[in-house]
Amino acid sequence: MDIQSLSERISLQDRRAIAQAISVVENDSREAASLLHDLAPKLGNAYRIGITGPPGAGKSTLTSEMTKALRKQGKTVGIIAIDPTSPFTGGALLGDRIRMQDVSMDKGVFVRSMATRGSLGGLSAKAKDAADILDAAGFDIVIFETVGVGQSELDIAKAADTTIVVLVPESGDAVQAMKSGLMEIADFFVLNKSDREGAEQAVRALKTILTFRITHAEDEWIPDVISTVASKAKGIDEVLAEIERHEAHLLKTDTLIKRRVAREHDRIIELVESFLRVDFWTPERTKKLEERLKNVASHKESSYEVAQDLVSEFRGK
Ligand SMILES: Nc1nc2c(ncn2[C@@H]2O[C@H](COP(=O)(O)OP(=O)(O)OP(=O)(O)O)[C@@H](O)[C@H]2O)c(=O)[nH]1
Ligand SMILES: [Mg+2]
Repeated sequence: MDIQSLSERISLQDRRAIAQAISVVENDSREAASLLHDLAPKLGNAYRIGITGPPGAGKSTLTSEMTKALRKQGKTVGIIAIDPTSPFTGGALLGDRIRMQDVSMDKGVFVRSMATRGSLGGLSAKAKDAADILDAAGFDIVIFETVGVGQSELDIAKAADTTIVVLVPESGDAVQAMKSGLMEIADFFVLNKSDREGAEQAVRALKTILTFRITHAEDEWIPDVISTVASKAKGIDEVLAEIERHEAHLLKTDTLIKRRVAREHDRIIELVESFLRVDFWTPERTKKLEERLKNVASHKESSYEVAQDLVSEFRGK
């Protein structure tokens, strides 16, 4: 693969090149490294939005309505939908939905689904790489859609300039959100399906929970709750306005750059760990582990001993 020509075609917003490049990051970490190295000077234009929440909350519907509204503002939108389990739900649905609404014919929109399946832990790195590709291609907005279950999915949603958590009025949702770590990552909440019963109470409950978090620190950002009926395109402008308000806050408090740097800091650590893991678990070392596991099972050796020996041997080489 000619990485240099690929990266040039990405800058020219060649859709096939963008699709190809995302396949490269999905499949080959060596080529991905050289591609992302080439693209580095072209990054920083896109504003990144993470959308997460429980399964079926309406994330895809919201994403596609937001995309339509952003297109009306003249902005281009790249979307990465993380498909949690099967090609028939989540991301694939988003693709279908967007196709249905004729925005896929629109050059200003690019949608890509990435599957969780089979990409043990590496998914979050790959999703971030894909976002970089869309950024380098000049999309004004990059949206990640992920289901808010599992650490990897939360990590992806968090790797945004603004993270939105979508909840629905069904009772217990806010409590569920607290348990699953969704509360902490939200820059604001969307209470979707506000056409359903209990929507007002749910907003109130959520706002009450949020007031407990207020620290009265200087320039504190206080997450708000925006009500939407995504299936009827209601509340979409309010969501976009809230994103703009959050962006303005990040700029005013000089935290947008800090947030982006912190994101790269975490990413470097993640990459270092994954590089080391690949180097470490050679077939020979995997075999050694299996052999000594027998001793651990029969209490002749401790797990610590085995781990330390494997690492010492790795260091010594
Ligand atoms: N009543 C009502 N239904 C909605 C609303 N928004 C979305 N839906 C419906 O809820 C269902 C799920 O919507 P999706 O957008 O696929 O939800 P999702 O969160 O992307 O789902 P997963 O990606 O599978 O987790 C669909 O049948 C939508 O039509 C809404 O505001 N009100
Ligand atoms: Mg979805």
